Amino acid sequence: MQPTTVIYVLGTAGCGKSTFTAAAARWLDSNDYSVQTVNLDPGADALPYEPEVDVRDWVTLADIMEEYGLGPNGAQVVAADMIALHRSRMIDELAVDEAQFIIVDTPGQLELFAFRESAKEIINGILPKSSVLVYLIDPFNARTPSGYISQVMLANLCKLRFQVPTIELISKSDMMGQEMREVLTRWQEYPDHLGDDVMREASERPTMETELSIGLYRTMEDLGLFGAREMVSAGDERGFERLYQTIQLVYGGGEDRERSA
Ligand SMILES: Nc1nc2c(ncn2[C@@H]2O[C@H](COP(=O)(O)OP(=O)(O)O)[C@@H](O)[C@H]2O)c(=O)[nH]1
Ligand SMILES: [Mg+2]
Repeated sequence: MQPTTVIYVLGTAGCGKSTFTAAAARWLDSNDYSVQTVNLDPGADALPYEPEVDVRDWVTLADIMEEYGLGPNGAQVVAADMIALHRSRMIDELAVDEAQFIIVDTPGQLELFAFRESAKEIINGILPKSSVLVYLIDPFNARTPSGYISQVMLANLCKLRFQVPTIELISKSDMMGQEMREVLTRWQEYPDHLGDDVMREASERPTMETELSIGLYRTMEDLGLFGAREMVSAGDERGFERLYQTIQLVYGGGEDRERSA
């Protein structure tokens, strides 16, 4: 039997990680694959799914703020490191042998997971050899050429840090208007157009940021980082079958998995 695959959901605050976790788990479950979910966000208020393992059982922002006299931002940083301390207990609670997929929803702010050493310890502690990162690009942060370039940059920084196969998806596709959808599709099909558009943006709005975007564009284009990305929507549940197939290509040689029904 194919071993459990752990899917870490990453992306900037509000990109749809928790909503995606819920929708992906629903899709897998309704297709008879067994799935567990993990919440690593100590500041989550209400979650759209019921996690099998919830870091809030050990660490909550409210408690840390009270105990250490910190504001929400300081408490987030302390919480990120405290999560690592509890990782072995969290792992013990995961019935890894029983689930085909484990989906891990990460803290609201990307940097609290992606750029902390504790995240590497968690990934290494769970199942390092069969993990994938799903990086969700929020289309509303990728509307301008420089915004799109910085999103792709962040996704690749995550990949670089964790050295784990990374699948970049554009989230919330049901919320995109026709024009936004066409622009994002065009930039992916023809990265040269992204290059033309970032030059235009820089001439209309000459700032350090747009200048930097031109430099990043050139380097990233040389590295071939602007390929096609699938779109996904938790709203109308599109894109999950393709995601499943992509994960199966990474770890299952493209074969379907056994289903429980
Ligand atoms: N229509 C629609 N809304 C979404 C989708 N994904 C997320 N949202 C909304 O975007 C907001 C942020 O989502 P959330 O999952 O909390 O983002 P997180 O901070 O990355 O976990 C919420 O109001 C969600 O309802 C989607 O695919 N479609
Ligand atoms: Mg969330």
